[in-house]
Amino acid sequence: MATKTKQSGDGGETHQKAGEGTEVLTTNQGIAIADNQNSLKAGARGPTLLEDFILREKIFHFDHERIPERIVHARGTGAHGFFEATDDISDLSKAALFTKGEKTEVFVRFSTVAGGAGSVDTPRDVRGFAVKFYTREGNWDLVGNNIPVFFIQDAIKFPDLIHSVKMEADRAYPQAGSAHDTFWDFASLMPETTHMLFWAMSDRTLPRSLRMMEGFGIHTFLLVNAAGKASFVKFHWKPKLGIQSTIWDEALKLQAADNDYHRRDLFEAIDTGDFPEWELGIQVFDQAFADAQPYDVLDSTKLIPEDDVPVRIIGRMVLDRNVDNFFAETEQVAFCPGNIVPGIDFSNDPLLQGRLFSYLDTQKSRLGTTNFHQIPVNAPRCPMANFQRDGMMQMAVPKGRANYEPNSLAAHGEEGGPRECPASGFATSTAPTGRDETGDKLRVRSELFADHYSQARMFLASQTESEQAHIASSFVFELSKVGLLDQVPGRMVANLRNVDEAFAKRVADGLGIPLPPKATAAREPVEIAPSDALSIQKNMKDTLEGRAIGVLIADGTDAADLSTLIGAIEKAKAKAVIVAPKVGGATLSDGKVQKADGQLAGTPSQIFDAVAVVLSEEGCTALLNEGAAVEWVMNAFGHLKAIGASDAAKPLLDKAGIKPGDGVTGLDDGFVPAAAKRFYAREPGLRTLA
Ligand code: HDD
Repeated sequence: MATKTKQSGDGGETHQKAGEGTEVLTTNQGIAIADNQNSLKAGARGPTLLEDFILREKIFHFDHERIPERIVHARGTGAHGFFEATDDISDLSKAALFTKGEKTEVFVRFSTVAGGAGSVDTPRDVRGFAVKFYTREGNWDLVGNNIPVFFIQDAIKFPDLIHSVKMEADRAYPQAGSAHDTFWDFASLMPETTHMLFWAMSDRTLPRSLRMMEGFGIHTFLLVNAAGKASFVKFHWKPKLGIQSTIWDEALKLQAADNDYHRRDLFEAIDTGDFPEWELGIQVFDQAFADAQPYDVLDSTKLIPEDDVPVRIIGRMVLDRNVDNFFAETEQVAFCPGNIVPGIDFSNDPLLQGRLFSYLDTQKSRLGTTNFHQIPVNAPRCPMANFQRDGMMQMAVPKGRANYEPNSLAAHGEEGGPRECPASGFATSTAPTGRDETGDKLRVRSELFADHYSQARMFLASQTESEQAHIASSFVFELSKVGLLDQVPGRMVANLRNVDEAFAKRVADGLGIPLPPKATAAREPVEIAPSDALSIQKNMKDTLEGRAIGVLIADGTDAADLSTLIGAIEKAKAKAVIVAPKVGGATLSDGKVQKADGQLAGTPSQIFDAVAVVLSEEGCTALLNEGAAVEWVMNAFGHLKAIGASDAAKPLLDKAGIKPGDGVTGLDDGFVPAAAKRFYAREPGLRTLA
C-alpha cells in the first residue's frame, strides 16, 4: 500500500482509486501522483527540471526528516499502556489518577543516557524510565531512572556531568560509555557522585531486559490531600518479572550480537501479548522523619532505605500497545518533570528545581515550537483551554476575539473563553518542605548534603559477595581505560577509602597502583544498616516467565526429546527458541524437518537466559568443528547460565571445557527449574574478578 496516512482534508472519496482497496499516492497538497519512479526531465537523457514539484516536495521533506536528538537519553524506545490504581490513598493525595480502580492511559519511554540515538542498547549505562500519565486532570510526567539516586545534587552541575560522560569534545569518542578520561576526571573531583558511582558500576546498569528493571522517581515529591495536607513521597516501579541483570562479559557480547537487544525484546513481548507490568509503590514520610535522618531528603544522591520506610504498592502499570510510528510517538514524546496534577507537588530538591526549567526549554529546541503539546503523543486526553495563542506550527483554530482574560465578551453575546477554577485547579502546596525555606539569597547547600559516603557504604554492604566483586571489577575496568593515569584513578581511590578501606585497596590492587592517602571527607560518614532491597541477586525472582531459552539442534536430534523439552519450557512460561546450523532447519530422528528460529552463527547464546543442547551423536560430531557451536555453550557457561544437554552432546561440552555440575544438567526434569537461575558461584573459577 502506498500510504496509510490519512490527513485532514485528504478527501479520499474525491480521489480516483489506484486499485481495489488502495489509496492514491498524493503530494502533501493532495495532488494525485502518476509516476513515483522518474523525475521530470527535458528529454530522456536531459537535465531534471526545477518545475518538478513532485520531486522538489519529496526531497525537501526528506532533507528535514531529522530533528535534534535529545542531548541526553537520545537512544530510547517507547510503548503505550495503562496505569490502574489498586489502593485508596485519598488520605494522602487528591489526584484523580490515584482513585482506587481508576485507569489512566500512559506512554512510557525507556532510554540509555550517554549514547546517541543510533547507539547500542546494552552499554554500561543508567536507564531512563519516563512515564507520561494522561490523567483526567491533565498530564503528569514521572521522569525517572532505573537507579534511585543521581550523580549530582544541584542542577547547575548537570551540563558539566553530561559533557564529561558523553563522547569527548575533540575526538568524538567513546560513544555511549563512561570508561574514559573526562568522565572519571569529573567524577573523581566531585565526591558527591560516589554513591551513584557504586550503583553505576553494579549490574544495575546492565539490565537483562527493560521489562526486568526497577524504576524510581528519585526526588522527594509531595502528595497533597483534599484538605491541603502535604506528605513527602518517593516513587518506585517494581517489575512483575522480577529484577534481572546480565554480567559484563555478556553485555559486551550482546552488543556484538544485537544492537537492538532491548528494544527488540520490548517490542516482541508486547507484540505477542506478553505485556510487561510494574507495580507502583510509594514511600511516604513526614517532616519529623525527614528531620531525624542523617541525610537530607532533598538530596538526590540519597535514598530512603525500604527498611526505614516500606514501599506501599498503590497501583500497576501494563504496557499493552506498541507504537504505530517510532518518530511520531517515541521521538516526539516530550517529557517534562514540571507536568504535574493537583494532588502531587514538587519538593525543594535543587536538582528537581533545575529540571523544571530544562525540559520545557529543551522541547522547544527539539520539536521546534512552543506548540509541542499539540503533537498527539503529548496532548492531554482531558479538555484543555487557555488564551495562549499562535506560535510556529499552531494546529488549533481558536474562534472569536477572546484571547485575553479577564474579558466581558460573554456579556455581549460573544464567546468569553475559559475561566479559573479555584476549587479544583492546581494550587501549589503551602506546606513547608524542610528547614531554612526562607532567608538570604545564598549559593549554598544544606549541611547534610556534604555527607557523600555513608550511603555508598550502605549500598556496598548490602550487596552479595559476587555483586561486590562485580562492582570492584567495574571500577578497575573503567579506571583502566583512563589515560590520565597519574592523577585520576588515584584520586578516585582516595575517595573510595572513605567508603570502605578494603574495597579501595581491592580497586588499587586491581589497577596495580599504590594505595593513595585517603581524601579528606567534607563530612565524616556515619554507619547506616545495610538493606537487602538494594541487591539484585537477593531479589531475583525464580521464574522463567518472560525469558527465552535457546535450544540447539542439528540433523538427527531426537524428536521426542525435543518435543518434551519444548513442552516443559512453554509450561514454565518461557520462550523456546530453536537454533540450528541452517535456518531452514534440521531433519529430526523421525525424519521430519524442524524449522529453526535462528541460524547458529547469527544467534549466539548471549541473547538467551539459558540453553539446551539437544544433539544426536551424528549432530554433535558435525558441530565439534563449528566454532560458533563451541562458543555457544562456552559463553552460556561463562555467563553463568543453566545448560541442559543430551548425553550425545557431551563431546561438545567437553570441547568447551564444561564439566557437569552446578547448573549443567541433562535434559531431565532438573534443567527447566535450573534455567530460571544464574550460577554466580561458578564465576570465580572462570575469570579473575577484582
Ligand atoms: Fe534529565 C531527558 C531522567 C536530571 C535535563 N532525563 C531525560 C530523560 C530521562 C531523564 C528519563 C529522557 C526522557 C525521554 O525519554 O524523553 N534526568 C533524569 C533523572 C534525573 C535527571 C532521573 C535526576 C534525578 N535532567 C536532569 C537534570 C537536567 C536534565 C538535572 C538539567 C538541568 N533530561 C534533561 C534534558 C532532557 C532530559 C536535557 C533531554 C531530552 C529531554 O530532556 O526531553 O532536558
